[in-house]
Amino acid sequence: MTILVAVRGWKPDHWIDALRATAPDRTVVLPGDAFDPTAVRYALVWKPEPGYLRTFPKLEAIFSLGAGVDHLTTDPDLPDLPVVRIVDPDLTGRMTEWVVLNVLLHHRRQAHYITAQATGTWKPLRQWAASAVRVGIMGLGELGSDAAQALQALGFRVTGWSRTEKRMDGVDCFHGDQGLAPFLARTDILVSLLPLTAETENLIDRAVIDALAKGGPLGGPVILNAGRGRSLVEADLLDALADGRVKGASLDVFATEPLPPDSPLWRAPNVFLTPHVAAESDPEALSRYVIGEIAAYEAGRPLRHLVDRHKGY
Ligand code: NDP
Ligand code: OXD
Repeated sequence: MTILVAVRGWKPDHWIDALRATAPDRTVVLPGDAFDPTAVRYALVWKPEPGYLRTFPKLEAIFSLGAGVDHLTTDPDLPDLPVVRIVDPDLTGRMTEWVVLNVLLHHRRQAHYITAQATGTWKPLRQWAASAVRVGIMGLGELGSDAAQALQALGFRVTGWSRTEKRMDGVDCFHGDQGLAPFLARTDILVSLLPLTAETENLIDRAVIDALAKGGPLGGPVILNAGRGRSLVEADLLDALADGRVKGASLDVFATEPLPPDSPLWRAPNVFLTPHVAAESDPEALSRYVIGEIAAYEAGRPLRHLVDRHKGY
């Protein structure tokens, strides 16, 4: 049963090595290799060429090698097969690190100290307690709920917003359109871990930005986005940073990636940028995950973590 690995924009060698080490009895192939397309049962993919997966008539399941699946749901020729996404502690832990790091960068006013250090300036600023800061997480799924717990453990007041109703100990949960305004009104640091869907595209716009809490200790709201770039209207964020309605931001994902060199985001005040590395897909960890899921499926158990094509995530 051949496994195809098609990862556009990523180096495939590490994936091939990790998969062969994890499952030495399986045949693992890359798009350029000579192989029989009818032998392919599973495709492990990241941004495959649109229509490419249709060329494997005996394909049984598609595994997205990232937690986000918009790279697949936007393919009009995606075959009507189960799409499995990554739900793995390795990836989740990486994302939580990014969220905690960036919440703390703003909470502890690190941009000021980086600048002060560059000029040899000793200038302490007032520091408030974590319990004075309200962090609102958009997207309380696998990643958002783990980040919420880690922030809570540090003492932050955490709220969350999801599509459907949720309950989490110690986290004020809001959901749906009617829950958005009250959620935003009590958020000092907004963290978006939303998937990109028709509903979340351009969701964080001027209206959402202006609905964020204003009286918090940071002097105004801060926005973090590690979900998908196209959920945030970058021009609206830039305007709000320029006129002080937003005090800072941390962005890992962008409407256009790589972020173009002339994007004003590179030079925006109090903004930390990372090049879509918040939660990298680790070949060893995720090969173990995928091979485990395939083995369970072949033993007769249902595939887990399936994408709902209707919802788009
Ligand atoms: P999940 O599917 O587990 O969670 C998604 C969450 O978003 C759910 O809580 C869901 O609500 C909520 N949601 C979806 N649509 C809406 C909506 N219209 N309104 C309100 N809430 C909504 O995904 P993960 O947590 O695993 O991943 C989230 C995203 O993170 C990925 O889709 C990907 O885009 C991004 N990502 C980024 C990475 C990076 O390195 N920057 C790495 C990995 C992922 P509900 O619970 O009600 O379904
Ligand atoms: C993912 C990503 O979806 O890297 O895993 O963005």
